[in-house]
Amino acid sequence: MEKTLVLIKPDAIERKLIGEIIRVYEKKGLKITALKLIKPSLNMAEQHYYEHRDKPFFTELINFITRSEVCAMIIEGKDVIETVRKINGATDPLKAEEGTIRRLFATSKSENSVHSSDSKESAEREIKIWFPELV
Ligand code: FUP
Repeated sequence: MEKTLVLIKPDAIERKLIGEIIRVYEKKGLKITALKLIKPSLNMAEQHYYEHRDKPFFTELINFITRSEVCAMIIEGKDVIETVRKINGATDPLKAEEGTIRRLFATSKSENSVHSSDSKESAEREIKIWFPELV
């Protein structure tokens, strides 16, 4: 079955939104098959956002994601990568559709509450970073 890696990011953890966000995924019938709270190390954060290493916002991104704990999850299901990205909404909450997690909870393009893998290759790579004990 297809898998995706989801992170509930520090902005949402700090506002105590873990339950609300998980509820959105579960109400859509999705199955969470692994879950943990973890304070990302600098190394994990840099690996996770490797593809953005040359972007002007990279330092800000790393500072943000390592600011407090994140809730890392594996969600499994048919076409789950695409489904979860739809549920999350556009990167910029102002552009995210109504009912999406980012529209509901995100406060800016950088503090946008959730991450999910954008392809099968990314999912595989990211699951190794956040759940090395499972691979
Ligand atoms: P997404 O796939 O929607 O999570 O977004 P991207 O892969 O395009 O970007 C990764 C993260 O970089 C986003 F979650 C937020 C951050 N970002 C910024 O902080 N500023 C930007 O201009 C673009 C992205």
